[in-house]
Amino acid sequence: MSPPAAESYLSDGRTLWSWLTTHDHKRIGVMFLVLTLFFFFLGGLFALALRIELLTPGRTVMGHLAYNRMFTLHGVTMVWLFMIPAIPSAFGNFLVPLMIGARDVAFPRLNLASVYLYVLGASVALWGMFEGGADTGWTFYTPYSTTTGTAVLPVLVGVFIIGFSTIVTGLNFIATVHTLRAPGLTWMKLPLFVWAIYGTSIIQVLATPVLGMVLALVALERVVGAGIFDPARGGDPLLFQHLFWFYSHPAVYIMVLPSMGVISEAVSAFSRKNAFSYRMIVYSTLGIAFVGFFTWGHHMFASGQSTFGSGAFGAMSMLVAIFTAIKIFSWLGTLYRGSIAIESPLLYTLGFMFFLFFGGMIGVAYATTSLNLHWHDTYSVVAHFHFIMVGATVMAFLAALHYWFPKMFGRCFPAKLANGAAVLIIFGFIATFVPQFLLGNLGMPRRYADYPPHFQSLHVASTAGASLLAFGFLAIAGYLAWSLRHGALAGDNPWGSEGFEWRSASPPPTHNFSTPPQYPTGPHEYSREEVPHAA
Ligand code: HEM
Ligand SMILES: [Cu+2]
Repeated sequence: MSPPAAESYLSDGRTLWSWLTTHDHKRIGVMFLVLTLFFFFLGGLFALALRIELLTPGRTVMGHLAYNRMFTLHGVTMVWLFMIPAIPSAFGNFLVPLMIGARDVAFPRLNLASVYLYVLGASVALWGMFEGGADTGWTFYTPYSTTTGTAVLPVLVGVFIIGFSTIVTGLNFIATVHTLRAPGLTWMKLPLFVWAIYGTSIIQVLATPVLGMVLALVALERVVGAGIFDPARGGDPLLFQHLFWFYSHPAVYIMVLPSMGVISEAVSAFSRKNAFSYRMIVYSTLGIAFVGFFTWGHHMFASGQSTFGSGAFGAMSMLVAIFTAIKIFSWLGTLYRGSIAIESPLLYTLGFMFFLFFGGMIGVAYATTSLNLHWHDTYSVVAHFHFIMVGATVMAFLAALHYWFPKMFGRCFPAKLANGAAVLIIFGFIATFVPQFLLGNLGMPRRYADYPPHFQSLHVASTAGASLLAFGFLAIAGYLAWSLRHGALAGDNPWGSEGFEWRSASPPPTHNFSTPPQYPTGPHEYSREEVPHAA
């Protein structure tokens, strides 16, 4: 006799043990969400510490050594523990099977293993960072990373382990999309978020092993003096940069492609229109995933490479901008004359488009070798990648969190508060990062704890912006936590979305669907009714 079916995946076993041993992709997604949010919070605290140190010239709250360790803590936490897993592992896990009408991912046990690998890797890396405090920055550049006396080794090992979690997740999604689509759900009917996760998974599977290899080589160099990167032993430090960026440039698309998928969903849902040019979005997703592998040299214009090489890498980089522009035009085309609902996910979506556009345009300028030499290693690079990684990716993460919160937990959140927080966050981002472009252009180098007094006003502006951001994030954490228990019941489809994931209950039952869903039409097919208010 089988036990009675639980109401939802949340009520199917309430013990901690039932969570720790679950094979349900939705619970695994929620676990990743909680874990990545925790590291986002931690990385945010480290960022505030950096901004406080930079409030005044000279020593403010910490010395130079502590500063170096602090920006390493911040970078390692944000990039490896938050950005890379956040959207694919949390929302991808929760949504991909729901969106393709499957009961679970292809390898549920492996999926659970990816949580444990992630926790293990994160613990080892954090332990190293607190124990000896690595001071290399998140990029582990040689020769410094092979000679410094700080605890680089555990951090490398931690990131190496997290790499396996990433690879396993990517493999799982590829297998899932290939084999578990519901009958009738052809490739050209896949929701755009699924396409984005699919493109991301390809990068994860192909690029992450290169990262593992280069980390292992640095470890070898530190432990037995292998002489691969050390010129004194006949090695080549530039080789490190080639290998590192061969992974890390595609990795920036591990951070941004899933965001683009979120945005494609949100734009359709909140303008009640079918995606303008679905196929162009799909092809540009695959285009970015492909071209992203041939652009790494734009990180090395200033470290010595042939003029031809620099020109070729510059041109390839600009191709990415073209694919991105295609997406931006398609989103704008979707919004144009739609029945637009100003809800928090849409506010974050607009923020995302703004930051992606400006961050990307500045990326094009950097990919121009001559301009790059002026800005390289200055604060303006810091501003560029924060515009895209924080401005755009975190915006998309927040859009996803607000859009799918009712799906995941069956509750709504206070809409007015959420809209207020979104506006605060967007202004906070602008105030934090625009001054950094100006600082960099004036010559403020990155990764310095100190600066001449005439830079102070811009630093103060940036720190003030960061405080606004912190305040906004606390507000979001507050009302979402409150809504988990006290929010109004959402009903199955509170936004009236046509997205396939809304065809199951909110929160979904353990095996996702009580009756197998049908797919007579493509995704995002709206006849433009008004969007009901979710809260
Ligand atoms: C779309 C998402 C993007 C993300 C997430 C991203 C991220 C980053 C990151 C993290 C860095 C700094 C790496 C470091 O720590 O040294 C960086 C630098 C750079 N980015 Fe981007 N980027 C994006 C788009 C672009 C585009 C579209 C271009 C060119 C068209 C571009 C060109 C560059 C260049 C040339 C640098 C090196 C600047 C220097 O160090 O002199 N980026 N980017
Ligand atoms: Cu790059």
